[in-house]
Amino acid sequence: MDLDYFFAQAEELRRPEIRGRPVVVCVYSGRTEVSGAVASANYVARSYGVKAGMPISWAMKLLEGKDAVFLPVDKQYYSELSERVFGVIEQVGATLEVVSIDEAFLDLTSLTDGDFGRAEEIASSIKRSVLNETGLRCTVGVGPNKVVAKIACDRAKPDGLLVVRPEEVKAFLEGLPVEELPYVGKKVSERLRSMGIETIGQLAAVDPQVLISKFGEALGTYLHLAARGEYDEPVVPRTGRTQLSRIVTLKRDSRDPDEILAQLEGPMARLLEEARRQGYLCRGVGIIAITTDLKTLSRSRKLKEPVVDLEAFRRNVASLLNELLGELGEVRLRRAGVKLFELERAPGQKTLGDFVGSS
Ligand code: DCP
Ligand code: CA
Ligand code: CA
Repeated sequence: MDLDYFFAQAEELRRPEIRGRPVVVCVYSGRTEVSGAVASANYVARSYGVKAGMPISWAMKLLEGKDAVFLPVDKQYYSELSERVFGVIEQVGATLEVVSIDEAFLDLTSLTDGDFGRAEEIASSIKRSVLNETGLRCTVGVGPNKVVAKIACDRAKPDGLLVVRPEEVKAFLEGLPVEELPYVGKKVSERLRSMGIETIGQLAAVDPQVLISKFGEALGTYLHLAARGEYDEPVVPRTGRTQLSRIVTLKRDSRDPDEILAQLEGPMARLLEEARRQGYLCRGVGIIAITTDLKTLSRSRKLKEPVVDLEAFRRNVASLLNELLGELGEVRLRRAGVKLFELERAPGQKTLGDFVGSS
């Protein structure tokens, strides 16, 4: 799963009025007003040739007179959105490997018993849930291993879903340029081209010893196996989480703190339980609010003592909620959630937590 034009899409989400215009999210270096690089561009901007990594001044030239919007990166906001997306995907109940802020692998083997039809259904339900619960569009690629799934995902962008079944792998990869393989950047592809290798099919036909002698054991073996669709690296679960969160859709849109708090009782209890089971002590408490027009807002605080009981959790959530609703005025919430962050692993706590959790 990879989110479509992530930073730019995130900006469109909270500023619906810019949709349809070229949107460019920039990392300003600060030297001059326009120095820096493009981080992400929506597809309208891309249609004029704008790309990630390009100097901002080039992008401005390409988009002159095109009513383009240039915005600075807001990493904090994108990270929160990203956490929510992975939270939604986690609900599938399969091993999840988070690769980057907008990209993750899921191992559906045990859920599907290797049935690609079933995998396709899960993939399409992931797309639907991510859209419904976060407002974001993503692309999903399905394949017998991570390399094939990733290439399928790249080729299906944007808002796509592409399933490559084991028997289709060879035909799927054959005609593609070698650059489509993960880890094949400019340097490797130039060397391959100088050997007369332009497509993945041509690469697959090369004697692995030749590749090893040119690129070394690791990269040579990888190129050989990946080109044949046989590079089968496991999906490694995410570790070192930075926060735990639960979000629910309210029974009806509301701005009544008591009504909302009542519906957060379950999520709070489950979140505390999860933190205890995983051996975390949490000193950060937060709330997440999604308004009826799909804007995401959050409020949080850091405490002196870790949150250990539901009472303390509830008290902090209630005051954050009152604060937020007070600022929002007439705006109603559609979804609400709670989070725990500032996670610390307490030594010995994990076994204790496990013991308590299973009793
Ligand atoms: N990013 C960045 N600088 C780059 C490339 C990416 O800051 N040179 C950031 C911004 C992107 C995010 O990482 O939104 C994800 O990168 P992707 O390569 O997945 O690109 P996008 O999500 O923007 O576009 P696509 O629709 O092609 O996935
Ligand atoms: Ca992306
Ligand atoms: Ca990505």
